[in-house]
Amino acid sequence: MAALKLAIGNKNYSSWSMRPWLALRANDIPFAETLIPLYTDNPADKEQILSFSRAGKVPVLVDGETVVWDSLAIIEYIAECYPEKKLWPDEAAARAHARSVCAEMHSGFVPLRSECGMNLHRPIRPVTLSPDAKANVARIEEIWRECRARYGAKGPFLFGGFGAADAMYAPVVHRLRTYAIDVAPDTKAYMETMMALPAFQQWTREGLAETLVIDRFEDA
Ligand SMILES: N[C@@H](CCC(=O)N[C@@H](CS)C(=O)NCC(=O)O)C(=O)O
Repeated sequence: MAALKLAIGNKNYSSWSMRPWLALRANDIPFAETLIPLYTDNPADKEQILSFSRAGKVPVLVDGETVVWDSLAIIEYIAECYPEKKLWPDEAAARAHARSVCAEMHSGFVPLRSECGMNLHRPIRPVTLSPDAKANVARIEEIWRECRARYGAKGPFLFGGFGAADAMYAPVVHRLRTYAIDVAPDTKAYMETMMALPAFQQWTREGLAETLVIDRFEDA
């Protein structure tokens, strides 16, 4: 049995869950997953989340007695446990860059995240973005472009091989796709790279197979 356990929310909606799940799956790290439906009327669902972590949020990683909650803390923990997977770049300067873009994602882009929530089964159609959300998209394109220009020779992802930064930005790929957001060709190329990743495809397939609909996350 896998030693690591990861509690996640609905794959269709839970972008924070997707990030550490991808970091594990894309690196072939064995783990058992517990999917807890989010925002249901059944108080037992919230109780189950609380039984993993008193923070009351997913994702939560359990490794024996060690409980790690919050997507970025989980990715850091995985990187420490499996240094050979190279979730962070080898060079200190590149690692600082990767940590900066991960932190920027984790703590920012609120307009884009709130106007374009991840919703895999949403029919693809454009929305009118606020100026702040548009600025978020432009900044994300700038981040990806700079990473690809600096580290592209090492591989097709942001810092070469698939790493922490790619896991953190993966849900943005779904947002750009389902909300039909107009992006530059190099942004599209990175999206294609991500969409070709088997782990990304598995999460997407499993999310699309879910039937639970959360009305407040569905736009008209
Ligand atoms: N900063 C946290 C955010 C976690 C979060 O907001 N998770 C949402 C699902 S994506 C959640 O658990 N919501 C359930 C609830 O609030 O009851 C992280 O990075 O993990």
